[in-house]
Amino acid sequence: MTAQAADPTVFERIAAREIPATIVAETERVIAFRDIAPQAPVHVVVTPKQGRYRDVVELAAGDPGLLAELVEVARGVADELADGQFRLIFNTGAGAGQTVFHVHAHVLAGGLEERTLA
Ligand code: D5M
Repeated sequence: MTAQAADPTVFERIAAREIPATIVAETERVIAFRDIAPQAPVHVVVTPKQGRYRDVVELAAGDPGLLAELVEVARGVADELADGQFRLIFNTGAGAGQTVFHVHAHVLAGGLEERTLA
């Protein structure tokens, strides 16, 4: 199931400049901005600008090139804002904590030394 016919999500509205955000990187198809509720010193959301894929599983199946572009933007953000080492998280499904059903990655960096996988 895709979100194509649904109302735009908050992330699509950020990409359309309808909602303010602190944008830290952008390409033709991908945008990165600071998470409103940061879980680490660097916490950036990286997401496609256009709405179609709900989660990373749908994106990987439907447009692997866009997924690769998203990862590349995440790497650039981590290079610029941290030391190039980062955690990349795709919450997939409500039961896993996904609240915005427009595929996005969380880039987390800094202050993670004491944390384990979860
Ligand atoms: O991640 C959804 C994330 O989106 C969550 O960490 C908060 C963030 N969020 C929600 N609204 C905004 C706005 N307006 N600006 C920036 N960040 C926002 P999920 O993986 O779906 O739980």
